[in-house]
Amino acid sequence: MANFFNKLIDKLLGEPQINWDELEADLIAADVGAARVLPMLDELRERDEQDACEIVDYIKERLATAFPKKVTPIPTPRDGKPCVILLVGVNGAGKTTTCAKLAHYLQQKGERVLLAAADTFRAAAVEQLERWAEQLHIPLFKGQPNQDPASVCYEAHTRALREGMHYLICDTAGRLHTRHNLMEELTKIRRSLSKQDPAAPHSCYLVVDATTGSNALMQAREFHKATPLDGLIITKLDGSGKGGVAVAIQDELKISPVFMGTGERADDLHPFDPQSYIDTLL
Ligand SMILES: Nc1nc2c(ncn2[C@@H]2O[C@H](COP(=O)(O)OP(=O)(O)O)[C@@H](O)[C@H]2O)c(=O)[nH]1
Ligand SMILES: [Mg+2]
Repeated sequence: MANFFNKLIDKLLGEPQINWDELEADLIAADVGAARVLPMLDELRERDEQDACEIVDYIKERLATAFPKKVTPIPTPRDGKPCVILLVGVNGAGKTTTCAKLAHYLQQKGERVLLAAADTFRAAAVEQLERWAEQLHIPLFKGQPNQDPASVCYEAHTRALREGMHYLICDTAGRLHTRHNLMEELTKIRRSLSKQDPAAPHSCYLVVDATTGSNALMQAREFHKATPLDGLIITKLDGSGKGGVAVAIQDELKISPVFMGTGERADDLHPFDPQSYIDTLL
């Protein structure tokens, strides 16, 4: 499948004259965000740039500058305590799958990882993570059905500390960013994790589905208000040419992508790299 920019070049080459309004609409449709698109096109229009390749190169370059040069690395464990990572997001964003992929990624680097199934809201979610854990040979902590997720995280943390784990990755229930009580639950989870280590959770990543487009920006806004986010994991970049929302989230909220998901298999997770994101995924 041709990516967004290849299609764009083809389209621009097929036109006798650059249609700036259409180009603007295409970029907005890719969810890049008006704040970045408009000044970029003003500049090109002013230069009266007509060369399709020049235009696309310029756009790519300007999109790449949205992201920090150095990708925020995943924190490393300190003082012999596990680094605790919390994944949050709406239903279906890819949290459970990403927990498994992330655990696999770290385990392949030789880290000792424990997974916590703290989405106790749905039995199926626990089973889903359990299947991944079995398949990937990653230890998993699960609580009782309907156990309070904050207490599942607390007990998982106790086990991770006792067993000298390097990482504890907690899956959480999907929540709508508009539901106040569910957002409160996240605060409670954070508090319970900080009891055994004031620095925990070390990272809270928002998982967003690239195919949901600008709705992902809305989610990021609301989650960020409810709970501090340390980074973004953007999933399903294999599924659409609409992944531009990571640019909009970075621009508006300064939340940087840390990982990108490109499929449903365990190794379809990659540290975020602005260049490959822009070249091949958008
Ligand atoms: N194509 C694709 N599918 C994904 C990706 N990440 C997750 N999924 C799928 O999206 C669906 C929802 O994922 P899940 O982890 O259950 O989402 P959760 O509700 O946030 O926990 C599942 O069918 C996953 O296999 C990805 O990067 N690419
Ligand atoms: Mg889930």
